[in-house]
Amino acid sequence: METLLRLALQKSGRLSEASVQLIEACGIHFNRANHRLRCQADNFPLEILYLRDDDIPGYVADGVADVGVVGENVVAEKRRPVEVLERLGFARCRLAIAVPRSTPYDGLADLEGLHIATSYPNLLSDFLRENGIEASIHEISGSVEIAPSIGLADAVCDLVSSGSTLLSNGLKEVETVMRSEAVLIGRPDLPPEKAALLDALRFRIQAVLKAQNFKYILLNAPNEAIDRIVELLPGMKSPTVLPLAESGWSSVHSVVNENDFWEVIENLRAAGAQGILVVPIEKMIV
Ligand code: PRT
Ligand code: ZN
Repeated sequence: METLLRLALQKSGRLSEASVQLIEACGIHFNRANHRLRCQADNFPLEILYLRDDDIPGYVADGVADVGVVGENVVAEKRRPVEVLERLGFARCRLAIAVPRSTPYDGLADLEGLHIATSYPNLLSDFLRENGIEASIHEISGSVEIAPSIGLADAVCDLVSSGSTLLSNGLKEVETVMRSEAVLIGRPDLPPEKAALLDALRFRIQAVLKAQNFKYILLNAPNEAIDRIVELLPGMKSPTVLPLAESGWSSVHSVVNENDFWEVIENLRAAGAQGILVVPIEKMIV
């Protein structure tokens, strides 16, 4: 029987769409007919299981799934023996403590003695202990943000991304407990045939993630500006320089990191670059 790598994804929620997009960007096709809870890819030995995110670390640790995509916050909270293999760059958020806007707050000591509502009791208790704060933790599974207004708690510890949920519930963020993003987790000690499939999958994921951080750039420049421009655009190895039909001019092709993008563009223009084109890269293998 063919060996399949089993990948657990969130069934429906904030991670679902981006997780599926990532696997598809790796060139792996699968068809999730009728919201089935498992399906097999057509062109890669991969089986996908759709689960609640909270269950993914446990299923991976127990070997029901070999790998999974889940928020780092859930991995850290569940404390199951799984390895973080790749940081995937989506579903970024932070686990933060917030208090009612009217509560004065000058620092951690103000948390002393409070009742804090959270769905992350392990992460919160670690944070309080590390900071020498005694507070009581009230574990609730959802709608944490309303706990203070209904008198259930003095503060909350919940996930925040834009901050608008806290704002609309009259809360202010005062401490960051952890920063999180989606991660690929795996179980240690995969059998060799599965480990080889996982290596192949990770190779593709890395190529997709790398490509997301880079753009392909093409520009024209007078030949006397080329040395300076090549310095500004180190590229993967070194830029490609091709002569244009018009004598005295060349075209330069390279890649540029998204993070330095605007600064590089300014410098290129100052160095004499013209007709700059920037295009997305689909996969990048270095
Ligand atoms: O049904 P299942 O158990 O699978 O899903 P779930 O409801 O437990 O999780 P889901 O889909 O809400 O979130 C899955 C993961 O997405 C989380 O574990 C985080 O890793 C990540 N993530 C990223 C977030 C957020 N951003 C986020 N903003 N998870 C939840 N939120 C919630 C937060 O709890 C709060 O209610 O969004 C609200 C705050 O958002 P802002 O934008 O108003 O600050
Ligand atoms: Zn959940």
